[in-house]
Parts: sequence; C-alpha cells; structure tokens
Amino acid sequence: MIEVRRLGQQIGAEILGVDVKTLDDTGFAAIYRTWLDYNVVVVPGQELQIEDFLRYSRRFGLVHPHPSKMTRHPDYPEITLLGANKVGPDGTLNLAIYRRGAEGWHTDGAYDQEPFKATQLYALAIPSTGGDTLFASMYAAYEALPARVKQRLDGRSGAFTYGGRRESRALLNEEDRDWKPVFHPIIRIHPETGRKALYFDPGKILKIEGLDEQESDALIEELTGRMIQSEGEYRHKWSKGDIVIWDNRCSYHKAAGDYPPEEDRIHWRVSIKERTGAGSLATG
Ligand SMILES: O=C(O)CCC(=O)C(=O)O
Ligand SMILES: [Fe+2]
Repeated sequence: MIEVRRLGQQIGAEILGVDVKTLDDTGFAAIYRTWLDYNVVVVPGQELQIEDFLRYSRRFGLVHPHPSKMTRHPDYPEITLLGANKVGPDGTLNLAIYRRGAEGWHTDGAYDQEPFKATQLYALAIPSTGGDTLFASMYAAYEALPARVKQRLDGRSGAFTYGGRRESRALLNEEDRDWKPVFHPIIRIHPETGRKALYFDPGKILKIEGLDEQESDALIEELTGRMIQSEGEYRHKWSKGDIVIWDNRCSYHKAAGDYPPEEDRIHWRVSIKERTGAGSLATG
C-alpha cells in the first residue's frame, strides 16, 4: 500500500512504500494524483539505473533534452547532470554549475513556448551539509494577491526569455544563446487542475505586455516580492536515492546553493513536457 505524507503547509508530499521500478498503473495513478494535489512529490529510497529513471519519468510526459548542452549526460541527452564537472582543470569552481538554480525563486522553462510541465531529480551524491532545494506554491501566491494586483494582471501576458533581463546564459553554448521572447499569461490556469496560479519568474521575464516600461518594471518588482509566503515553503533536505518531481505550472523552486564546494552534490535531472499540445509542434 502506498502511503502519502504531507510535507509543507502549502506544498509537498512524500510517498512511502513504493519501488518505482515495479510500480503498476494503479500505483502510478495514485502518485500522479498526489502530485497534482501537492505539486511536489518526494519518493525516497530508490535504487535506479539511468534507464529506470527515464522509464519512470516518461510516465509523467515527454522527456525533453534541456537547452544547456554542456551539462547533458554524454550518452543520454535527455539527462542533465547537476553538479558534475563543477571544478575546472585549473581547479577553479564553475559558479554557473555550482550555483545552478540558486540565483532566485523560479519556474523551469518559462522561456519556452511550451514550458516544462515538470522537472524530476534523482539524488546520486549528497554533501555533508547544505544543498537543500526550496519549494513554494504559485496557487498560494495567486490567492494572496491583493484584488488591485489581480485586476491589473487580468488578461495580461509577460514576455519571457532564457536568462531574462540579466542575460544569464553561461550554461548555453555560444551558438544557442539567441532566444526570442515568448508570451505567457501571468495569471495562468493549470491545464489539469483548472486552478489559477501566479505564473511569474523574475529571472526570465522581460516585461509585462501593455504597460509602459516604468509601470512594467514596478509591477515586476512588486510581484517578485509577492511570490513566496515563507510559512508555506517546503525545504527539501536530500538523501541519496530520493526522487523529487515538481510541477512547473504551479510551483516555484530554488536551490540553496550553499554546500561545501569541495564536496559532491550530483543529481540526474529530466525536463518533462506535456505529451500533446500546440507547443510540441511549435518547438519541433
Ligand atoms: O539543484 C537544485 O536543487 C535545483 C536546481 C534547479 O533549479 C533545477 O534543477 O531546475
Ligand atoms: Fe530550476
């Protein structure tokens, strides 16, 4: 029997009593339902080979290679390696690798016409201290907005791009750095739950459409301050063998980015898209 345990007040659940390698369809349906309800699901204690991880990940949707080619697994382009090769041949720490995901709260793939539905990580090596991942709910962020802000955002889209206004593109190859902005409604309806979420990412948004630059900058700043209710956060302390999947359509996350740099913190990571939808045509 699968056991579900709530983690944070607004987000996160842990699933106990499963081996994802032998999970049947009924068991998977229970995990998927839990994931839609809690937005972040942790399955601890798994012993997986890459093929096992990919097979399980594909049950959630279409596993899609990440645009950062230099951090892909050399034999499995759909697998991104987090934390690998962070020290260069001359001994210097590559901060883009070490601090990946730690520059601020974000949602993965907002730069894409069809953003990633989910991101899933599997922990291979965990440092002795630090290196947590933090999560928060976009539904809760939307619900907590003052009526005045909800009204201003109603029907408005944001322009998003890889690297955003800071143009942080260090993990992309030179030839892949030319991104065209894409547009998403800032108040976005989750395609499976029908719930409204504050779909916003300060590191990827360029501007809010239909406002002049000053107004757009001011609203971006205000929304940045309204993303997170700290009492609703869930902070994941990793153990080796943990699988964690989050829903990029309704949750924010960030890496703490604070572990001893001489220690290993390695994850396999996959980006997962919807199995169908206009975006899968558009992105070819
Ligand atoms: O390494 C982590 O804790 C999360 C990094 C991140 O933001 C991501 O993988 O999308
Ligand atoms: Fe991320």
